[in-house]
Amino acid sequence: MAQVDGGELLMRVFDRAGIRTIFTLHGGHLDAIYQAARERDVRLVDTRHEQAAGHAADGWARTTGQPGVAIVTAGPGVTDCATAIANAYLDCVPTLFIGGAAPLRDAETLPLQGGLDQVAMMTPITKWAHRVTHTHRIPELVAQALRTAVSGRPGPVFLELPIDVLFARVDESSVPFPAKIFADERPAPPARAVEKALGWLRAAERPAIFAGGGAWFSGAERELLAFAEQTGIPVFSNGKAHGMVPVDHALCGRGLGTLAVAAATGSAADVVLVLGARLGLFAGGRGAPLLPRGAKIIQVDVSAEEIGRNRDVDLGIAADVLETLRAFGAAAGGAWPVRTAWIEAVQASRLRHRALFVQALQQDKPPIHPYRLATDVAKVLPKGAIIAADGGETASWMEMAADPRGGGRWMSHGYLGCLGTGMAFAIAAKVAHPDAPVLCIVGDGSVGLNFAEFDTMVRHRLPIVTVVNNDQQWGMSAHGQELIYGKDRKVVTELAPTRYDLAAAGFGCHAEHVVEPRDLVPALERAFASGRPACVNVMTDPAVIAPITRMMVGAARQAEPGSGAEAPGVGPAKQKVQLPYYDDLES
Ligand SMILES: Cc1ncc(C[n+]2csc(CCOP(=O)(O)OP(=O)(O)O)c2C)c(N)n1
Repeated sequence: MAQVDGGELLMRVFDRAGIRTIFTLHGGHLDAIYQAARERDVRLVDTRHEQAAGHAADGWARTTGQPGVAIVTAGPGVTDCATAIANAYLDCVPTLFIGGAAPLRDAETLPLQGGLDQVAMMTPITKWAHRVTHTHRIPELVAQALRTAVSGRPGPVFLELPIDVLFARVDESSVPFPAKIFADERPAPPARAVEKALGWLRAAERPAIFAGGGAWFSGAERELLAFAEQTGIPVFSNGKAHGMVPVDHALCGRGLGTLAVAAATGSAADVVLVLGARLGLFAGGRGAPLLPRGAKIIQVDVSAEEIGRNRDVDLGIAADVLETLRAFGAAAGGAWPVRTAWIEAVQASRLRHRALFVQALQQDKPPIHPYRLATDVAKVLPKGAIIAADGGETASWMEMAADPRGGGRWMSHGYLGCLGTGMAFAIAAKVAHPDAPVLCIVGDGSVGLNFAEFDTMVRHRLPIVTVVNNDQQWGMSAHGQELIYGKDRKVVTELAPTRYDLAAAGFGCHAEHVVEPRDLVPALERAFASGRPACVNVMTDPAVIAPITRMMVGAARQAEPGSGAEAPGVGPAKQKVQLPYYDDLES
C-alpha cells in the first residue's frame, strides 16, 4: 500500500479542481506541499511579502473568474496575509488561503510560530475558516473549502494545515476522496419572476442594467452582452464587472456615475435591473444613491440577504446571475422597443466628464496633470490590455480614462479601500494571461507598500509596465486635509520626489523617468516594447485635486467670520462636523 503525505493529498485535490497556479512565500511548514507541487505542472509564484501573495490570489480570481490560491507559512505568514484576506472578503472574491501551523501535538509548549489561534483570527474575515486535524481528511476538507469559496456569494476561505498533519504519511487507500468538488447546478429564478421583470423592462422608457461581481463570477459575460443586445438595454458596471460589455459597444454605459449624470441632465433611468451588484458606497451609499430614487428596482442576487440593503427594491430575485440571464434570454423573445433618445443620452453622459479636463489634455509644460497621465496611458495601451489601478486619486483618474474590453481586465479597489493591491493584481494578471499586455498604475504612496514585487516580476519574467503617478504625496490624503483644514495644515501626507524608477532598476526593471508632458507617450511605448518588467516614474502636479476626493471628502468648509473657531477641533455649538469619506456628523 502506498503511503502519501498531506502535501500529495492536497495536490491531488488541486489536480481534480484544475488549480495550476499558487501564490506563496516559503516557510518550512509548507515544504511537503512544495515537494508535491514540484512533481506536477503546478506553477508556484513566490512573492516578496505574504500580503502580495494574498492579493495575487485575489487578483487571479478577479481576472480569471476562477478561485485564486495562496499558501503562506505559520505565524507571520498568516498574519501578513490578513489584509489580503480581508480585501477578498469585503469584495466577495473566491479565494482559498492555506496557512501552515505549528504541530497540533505541541499546543501550549511555546513552539516556533505557534501559540496563536490563526483560525479564530481568520474567522471574521472569511466565509469559512477551519483547522485540519487528521491527514486523511485533507481531501474532503480542501474540497469543502473550494466549494465554499465559489458557491453562493463567493468569498475567501482559510484552511490551517498544521505541520504534523501535513507531513504525516497515511495509507492512500484509507483516504476518502470526494468524487465531486463543485455543485452541478445553481439556483435559477422562478418563471413568474422572469415574466414580471421582463414585463417591467419592456414597458420602461429608460431601462438600465447594473452589473457587478455576481455577474462576473457566475460566468455570465456572454449572456450579459447577448441580453443587452437582445433588448437594447444599456449596461452599467461596478469595478468588478467593468469591461464585460466592451467599452466601445453602443450599449456600454461604463460606471454607475453615468446613470447619475444622465439623471441630473433630465434622463433618469425608470427601471434598473441590478445583477449581482451590492448597493453600498460604490452605488452612492445611503446618502447619494447613484440609482435614481424614483426608479423601479429589480435586484438579482444569489444571496437573498443582500436584497434590499440600503434601498427598498420592487422585485428581489434570489438566484444566480448566469441562470437568471439564461432564463431572461429564453423568455425575452419578440421585438423590444428601440430607445434611441435614451441610448444617446447615456452615451452623452458617459463622455461628459472628459470635457472637464480638456485643458489638462492640451497642456505642454510640466508638471503633468494626472488626467493627462491617465489618458496618455490609455492611448498607449493595446486593446485587450489588463489594468490594475492602485492609489486613491490615481485609480479614479485611470478609471475615467480606461477602456477595458472584456471582463477581468479592470482590477482596482473595493470596499476595503486597500492601497497596495496593484502590483500583486498585475502579477496575477500576467501569470494568468501571458499574452495580454498588463499595466499597473499606482500612486507614489501606494507603490511603497509592495515595492519589492518588482523583484517578483523580474524573477518570474513578467513584463508588466508599472506607472507611478508621482505627485510627491499621499495625494487623496493630502487633498482631503487641504479641503477640510486648509492648505497649510497637512500632516503626515507629504512624500519626497523619489526616483522609484532607479530603485526598480535595481531589481532589474526597465526604467523611465518622465517630467515633460511630451515625453510621456514615448516613454510608455519604450516600456511596453522593452519586453521586461518596467517602471515609468511620472512626476505629476500635486495641486490638482481629483473629483473623487471632492466627492468623498466634501467641499471645503468655509470658516464663518466671527464663528469663534480657534482651532480645527474647536467650533461653535450646533455645527455639522465634516467626516472625510462618510456622512457628516450632526453635533
Ligand atoms: C493600506 C491603506 N493605508 C492607508 C489608506 C488611507 N489612504 C487612502 S487614500 C491614501 C493616499 C493614497 O496616496 P497615493 O498612493 O500616493 O495615491 P494618490 O491618492 O496620490 O493617487 C491613503 C493613505 C488606505 N486606504 N489603505
